[in-house]
Amino acid sequence: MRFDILTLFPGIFEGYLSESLLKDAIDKGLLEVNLYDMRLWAHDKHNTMDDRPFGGGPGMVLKVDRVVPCVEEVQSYAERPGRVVMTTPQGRRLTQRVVEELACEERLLLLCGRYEGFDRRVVDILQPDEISIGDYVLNGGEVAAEVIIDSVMRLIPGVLGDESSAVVDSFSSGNRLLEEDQYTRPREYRGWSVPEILLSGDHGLIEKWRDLNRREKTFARRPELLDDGPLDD
Ligand code: 6GU
Repeated sequence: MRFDILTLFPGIFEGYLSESLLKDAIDKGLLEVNLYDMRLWAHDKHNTMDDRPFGGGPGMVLKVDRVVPCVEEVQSYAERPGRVVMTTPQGRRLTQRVVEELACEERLLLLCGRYEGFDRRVVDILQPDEISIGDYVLNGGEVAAEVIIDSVMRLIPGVLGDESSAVVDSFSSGNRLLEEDQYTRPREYRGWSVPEILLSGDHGLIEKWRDLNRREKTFARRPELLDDGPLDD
């Protein structure tokens, strides 16, 4: 899978792209990630990417005549154009269902917003998939783009060591329960001990305990997840 990131702040991604699972996936050739500094498409002498909004008001607006040619040129860098995703607080909410949908694409272009946003005509012309990661305000779409990459790349075959781990995770389709509590050594710490059942060696009993633990935890913390899901007596 190929990601093309278009941003005014490419530096934000450098640490993220060079660590851990993502770095391994890139090194293994499972993933290609390209970073583009949109400012290179600002051809005037002041490198202007944004301007004051028509009609007045605070903040600055990213210019349509900079952003659209930038996206079009990056699209031309590969044989087939990618799906354009714009990170914006006005977008549809990112859920695991959306993540699974994006993971089916061969190529994604992530267009990161900043300031007050893009000129509306960027959306009219490019018709991007506008995505928000939640109901709170970020300074820009870069962190949201990292969240999208992080959640999507886990679903690419070969990226996780253990293929089954992505399937059993909370929120994957077919699972709407939170994960059960986990313990490792020592058996006791400051008077806090590990539930006896987990030490029993009885795998049937352990599985029952885990199942109950997931349901109780989900009921206590996120009851809305159970609305159309599995909760018995
Ligand atoms: Cl995608 N961008 C910004 N600026 N804020 C957000 C967001 C995106 N998602 C949630 N808040």
